[in-house]
Amino acid sequence: MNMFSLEGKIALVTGASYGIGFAIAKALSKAGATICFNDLKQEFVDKGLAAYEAEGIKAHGYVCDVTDEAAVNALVAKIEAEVGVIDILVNNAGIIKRIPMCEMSAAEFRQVIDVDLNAPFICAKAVIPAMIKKGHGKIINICSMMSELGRETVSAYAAAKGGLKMLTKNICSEYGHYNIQCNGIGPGYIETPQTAPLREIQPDGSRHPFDLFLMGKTPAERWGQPDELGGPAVFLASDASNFVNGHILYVDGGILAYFGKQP
Ligand code: NAP
Ligand code: GCO
Repeated sequence: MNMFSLEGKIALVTGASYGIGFAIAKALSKAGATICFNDLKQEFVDKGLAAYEAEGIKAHGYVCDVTDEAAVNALVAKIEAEVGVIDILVNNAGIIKRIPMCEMSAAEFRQVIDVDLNAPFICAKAVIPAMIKKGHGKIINICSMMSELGRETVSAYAAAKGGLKMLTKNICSEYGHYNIQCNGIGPGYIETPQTAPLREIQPDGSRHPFDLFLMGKTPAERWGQPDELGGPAVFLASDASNFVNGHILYVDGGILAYFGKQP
């Protein structure tokens, strides 16, 4: 089981004050990794540090906008000086805008692409040189069902997450010979603040129409929990996956395998 150990490893999980990033960082910590994370505001970094402490985890928190290349390079340099060279990068920070495409402005489209696709490029580019020097590295990009499927109102998000799938494969192709593995995790529908609008109870007390629709598209017939992404993340961050590269591991309760419940 040592192959799943992350003892002595340093992980940067972006946007990990709460939600999926927090759950993944918790799992990496329990496998032995030292956790570094960032968020946009000190208020959220502080809340995140308290949440990690409540789990018995002494995390390192930093304010950093992942779309700002200079800030990301400064963050990586600060972590290297204060904690050590980053062995594991989890590109988790992300946003979504649910707007019909023809009602979405180009600025709104660009904002989603900036956070969900340009930022993972910026962060990966910031950590790869030191990974090459160290002789190993793990990059995990948080993809989505929308890396494979489209749906109404999420054009920018789907374009970004589809691009992130291919960026994952390209980092694998370009840096695999330096013993760097770059893989993706594609969560299904997970209970976090990002998806809370899709689970809102309706004024008449009924479940959200999308919530009910999703149950018919998910063999597990339930939403996923953030903690259910922890095991897949530990696998992709550890020596257990040293010959797994360019792969998107879908953690979706079977959605992508399922045609949908028969009427
Ligand atoms: P969430 O609850 O909305 O959390 C997103 C995190 O990213 C927040 O901490 C947010 O910080 C941070 N963030 C956003 N923009 C940032 C920026 N420019 N710089 C730094 N941090 C930034 O989302 P989630 O549901 O945990 O999702 C996490 C990742 O999983 C995202 O990439 C999402 O696309 C992906 N995903 C989610 C699901 C799902 O069902 N929930 C499924 C598939 C994939 P603030 O709090 O300061 O805004
Ligand atoms: C949506 C949801 C999804 C999830 C996730 C599914 O509006 O369809 O937000 O996009 O966030 O990406 O894998």
